[in-house]
This record gives sequence, C-alpha cells and structure tokens, in this order.
Amino acid sequence: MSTSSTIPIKEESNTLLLHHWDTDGIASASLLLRELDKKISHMETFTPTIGNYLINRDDKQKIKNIDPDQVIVADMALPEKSIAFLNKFGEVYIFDHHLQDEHDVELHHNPIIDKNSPKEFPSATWVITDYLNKKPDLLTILGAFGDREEKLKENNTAMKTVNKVLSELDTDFNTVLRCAERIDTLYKIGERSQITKMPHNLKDVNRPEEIISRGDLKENEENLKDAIKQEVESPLEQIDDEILYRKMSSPYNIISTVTRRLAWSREDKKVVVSNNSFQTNKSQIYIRGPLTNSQEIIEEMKKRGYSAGGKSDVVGMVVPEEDMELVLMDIFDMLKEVSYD
Ligand SMILES: [Mn+2]
Repeated sequence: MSTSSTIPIKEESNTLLLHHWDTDGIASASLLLRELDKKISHMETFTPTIGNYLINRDDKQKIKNIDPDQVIVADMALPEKSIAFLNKFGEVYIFDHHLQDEHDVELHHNPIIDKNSPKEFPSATWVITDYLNKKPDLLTILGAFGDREEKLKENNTAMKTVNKVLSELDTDFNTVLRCAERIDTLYKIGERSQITKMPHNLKDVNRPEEIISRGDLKENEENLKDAIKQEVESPLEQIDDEILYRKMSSPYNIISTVTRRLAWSREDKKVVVSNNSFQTNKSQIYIRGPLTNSQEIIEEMKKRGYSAGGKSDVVGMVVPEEDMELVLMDIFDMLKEVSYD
C-alpha cells in the first residue's frame, strides 16, 4: 500500500485534469474530482483528440486557451514532448499504470515504473485509490473492468478486491462490466464533450444502477449496435481469392469491432477495412485474418510516418485521407505477395 494520502497540489488554482477517453480514464478523473473538488477553485477536464496518445496542434491551442496553472494527467502515457508542453504551464502531476519512462515532473506516480506487478495495479483508478489510501469502491473497480473486461477474472489478486466491492454493493460481475461498456460508448460514438462531462457526473455515483439507468448511454449503445450490424451485414468487395475489402464511412469508432466480426465469420480470408469518417482528414485502416507478414506491414507503415500497430493476426493504422487509396493498393500487394511464396 501507498503511504501517501493527499495530493501535494496547489489549492485555489486553475487546474487542467487531462484524462484518457476510456472508462478507466473517466473513472480516474472522477476519483480525482471527488478528492480535489473542494480544494481547487477551477478544474477543467480535458481529453486529447480520440485516438491520439499525445497532444496535437489543435489540442495545444485548446489548452493554451484554458491557460491552466497546474496540470493533472490520469491514465495516459504521454510522450516527452507533450509532457514538456504541459510543464510550461506549471506543476504537472501524473497518475498512471502504463509502462513508460519516468518524466521529470512535480509528481509522477506510477507503481508499474517502480516494478510493481500490473496484477496488483490493473487500472489507473486502482493506482489513485491506493495513493489516496481510500477504500476501494465502484469507481476503483470500474476502471479495471474497463481496461481488462472479462480477463479481469483471471487476476486473482484483483478479484479479491473486486468481489469484496461487488458484495458490498450487492451486485455482480456482469452488471459492472455492462457499466464499463456503457461508458466506453462515449469514445466509440466520438463525443468528446460528453467524455469530459462524464467525470463530473460520475464522481457522485456510488451504485451501478445509476450508470445502467442513464438513457444517453443506453441510446449510444443501441446506435453503435445498429451501426456495427449494418457494416457487418453489407457485402464485401473481393480483391482476390484470399482478400476481402470493406470501405466504411462511419462517424463512429467501430472499425476494430467491425473488422473482428467480419474476419471471424470468414476464417480463411484476409479482411481489410477502412473508415474515413471518424477522424477529420484521416483514414483508419484495419486488417485481420491469417496474416503471415503483419510485422512487415506495420514496419513499412511506420517507416512512412504513419501511426501503426498490431499483433500477428491484426494490424491497425491511421493515415492521412489523401494517402488512403495508395496505402490500400500497397497493403493488397503486400498481402498477396505472401500467398505466392
Ligand atoms: Mn487504464
């Protein structure tokens, strides 16, 4: 357990609370608001452009307009350049659980950097609850449900705490999992203003029913479900015997789910999906299936300066919209080459 119990923060100041857009980030911001609301005169919640694990030019301008005199970062491993930008405004305090380099800031609290096991700190909410010496509650476990989903059940250490909180709340695993899924609809829909509003609502929430009963989140879930269904059920373009392509124009961040569903029902095919309507001037591209050269594709795209990542059976990237057609042609070629080997 941590020995700290208060955050060594400047009171009576204009504070920027920058948090990840997912359930863990939102719940972490809620815990910090709950703790600091009375001490700090103004707390402005902020999340970077969804999909960007850094502060881009637009976001820098927004932060300049807010002109905070201190910054708290929750559940986001920002690169050195973004941290240096934030440091110019005043003290920076970071609470996180992602493996990252230690930053030269007022406070960088991350037990994972200090070689603690991720099993003991499965979420940023866990890190914050421990730091503040608070009793774990719904918000604490909610972050872990968001980040780990069903896999949380495999973490015996965390499950001891989870089960205790569940029994105190007289609720069950699936209900809290549903809460996390409902909150995660916000970034899938892409509503940044709703994301930054949510911590202010969630800080006063103690029971899962208060989240489940929210009409706005339920409506999001239904809209997403419909959009995914429509994408999954419409025909794919056949590039060759092995490669199928689907061009999406969805305002929602559903490409990962859509690609996964399309590939699962066509196990022997390589499925390529693009979407140019989620981010302005950018195209998301996902590839799934029996890939043999995913690493090669990722490396090639990074070499071109694009953001790309993935595993053996999945590749995801974001490219400028004007490059999309060319990138797709090259991807089809790279996927074909292997089949002739
Ligand atoms: Mn997290």
